[in-house]
Amino acid sequence: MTRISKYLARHLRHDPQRIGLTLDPGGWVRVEELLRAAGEHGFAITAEELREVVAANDKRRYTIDDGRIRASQGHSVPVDLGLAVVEPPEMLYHGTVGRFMAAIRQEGLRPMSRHHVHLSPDRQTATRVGARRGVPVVLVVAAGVMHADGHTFLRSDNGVWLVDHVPPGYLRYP
Ligand code: HQG
Repeated sequence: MTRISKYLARHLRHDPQRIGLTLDPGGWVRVEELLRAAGEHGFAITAEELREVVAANDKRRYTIDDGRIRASQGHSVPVDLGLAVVEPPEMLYHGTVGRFMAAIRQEGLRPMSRHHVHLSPDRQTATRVGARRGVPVVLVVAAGVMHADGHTFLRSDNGVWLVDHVPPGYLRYP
């Protein structure tokens, strides 16, 4: 399952061209096209396996709709997910690691290779995100104040909060 999910992330978020896929402007590709491209590039999966991975995915990273599939967030290729602007809760969280803290204190949170800074709705999720890279450091983001100051927040289909930049003044450090 994890192997298939990682394969999907690579080709639906970052490098569709590698297997000859083109995502539409919303990031969608036809399921049958994806299955064919994967098979032709030595990664044969069935429609049933794909549905299972999408349904069982711990973070609901992928959405299937009307015979099409896309990643819910995390792209590095240009896509417009058409997400609604939503008022965020007062606090959101960002999980990172100590070695990035000097830069983050200086310039705030930046999207790096993704389209947006990814924020979590709770501390536990942020801890998991940070732990991918080492001992997690969880930063609290004053999202309510940012919103009041005119920053735009989007929420992905799977509940990840997205924002262009978090200036250092809105961060609270542990
Ligand atoms: C850090 C996973 C230096 C930032 C997760 C992070 C998430 C800075 C790294 C989603 C910085 C970027 C996203 C600055 C931020 N200077 N470093 N100014 N600003 N950083 O992977 O948030 O499994 O692009 O703290 O669960 O770690 O892919 O972002 O450590 O939801 O679905 O630069 O990826 O989801 O790393 O993770 P990433 P992220 P998936």
